[in-house]
Amino acid sequence: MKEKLKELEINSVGDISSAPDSVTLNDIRVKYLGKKGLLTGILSGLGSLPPEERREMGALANTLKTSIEGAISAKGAELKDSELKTALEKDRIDITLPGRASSKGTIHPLTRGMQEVIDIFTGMGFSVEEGPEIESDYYNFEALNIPKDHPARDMQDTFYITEETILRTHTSPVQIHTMEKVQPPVMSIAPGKVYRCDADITHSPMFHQVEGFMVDKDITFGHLQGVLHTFIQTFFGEGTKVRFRPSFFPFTEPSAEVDISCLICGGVGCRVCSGTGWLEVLGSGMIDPEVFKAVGYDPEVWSGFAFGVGIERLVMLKYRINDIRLLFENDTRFLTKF
Ligand code: 2NM
Repeated sequence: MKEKLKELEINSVGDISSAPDSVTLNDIRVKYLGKKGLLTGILSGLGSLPPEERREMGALANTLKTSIEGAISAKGAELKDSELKTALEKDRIDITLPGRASSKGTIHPLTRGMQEVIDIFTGMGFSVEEGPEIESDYYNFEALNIPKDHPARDMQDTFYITEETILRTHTSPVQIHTMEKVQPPVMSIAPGKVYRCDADITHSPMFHQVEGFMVDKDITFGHLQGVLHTFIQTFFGEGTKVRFRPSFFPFTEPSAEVDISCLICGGVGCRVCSGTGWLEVLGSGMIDPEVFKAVGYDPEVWSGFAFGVGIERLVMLKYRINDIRLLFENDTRFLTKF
């Protein structure tokens, strides 16, 4: 028995010290110390020995058990250490490799144009008002002195929801709501989406407008010219020439189209300005007394001007975009140019 234990000691020391990894080491533990292990076998055979020998062999076997356990746990720690080291070595991350580039979003040119226009007018003291895109015939047409037989009211030009309800064709109805709510002096702009039944390379059935107005005592056409001149110098650059050309709108009298010197040829005449040297950028005028009557302002006391500008047109001129559809297709090759 003594020899058997001795042999077991020698073999176990050999096995443990040569274990290449923790899985093998666990197999070795099972081989010696497991339920059916070699040392366990010897320990359970002790019962059949005479008492004297049983005590001696029992002590020896227990010492051997303790020393195998110790050796296994020491080897285990050593293997765990080296296995961690190998894993760290193998799974090394090269932090000097360049990362995958993620593409950055850009502000849509229409959003930018809208924001620039809003910034310029709020900088001059205008407040910002918003209103519904679905409007009644009254707010969109009637209160703005647009008569029942006006072509703008035709099914061809306006999106009707019911006979009385439409998609607004301009943001002026927002100004009507404002004038109904507050007494002058008042100055505000109304940015937003508007809808007209029209589509070609310069027209989209949905487009963006900013309309503005100012009402106080003794507001003159000179105030209108000063505000719009400042707007154009700021938006298109100092030195852009401005021209006020007589025109007609049902809701203003007198009315004027505002032209700027052609951004492409500088006023000499080219294809973009059809040889005139001028580009039409917005409509304006002195608010018609009929509009004041509709909102309950006394036209003998108050006067005011108003204007309306299409954002798509401004952006197309400023960035030389020749097809409006580019602004709505969301092609990133186009959008990332801004
Ligand atoms: C334009 C041209 C001229 C305009 C008028 C009003 C209101 F409600 F105050 F009467 N808002 N906007 C106006 C005037 C709009 O767009 C080309």
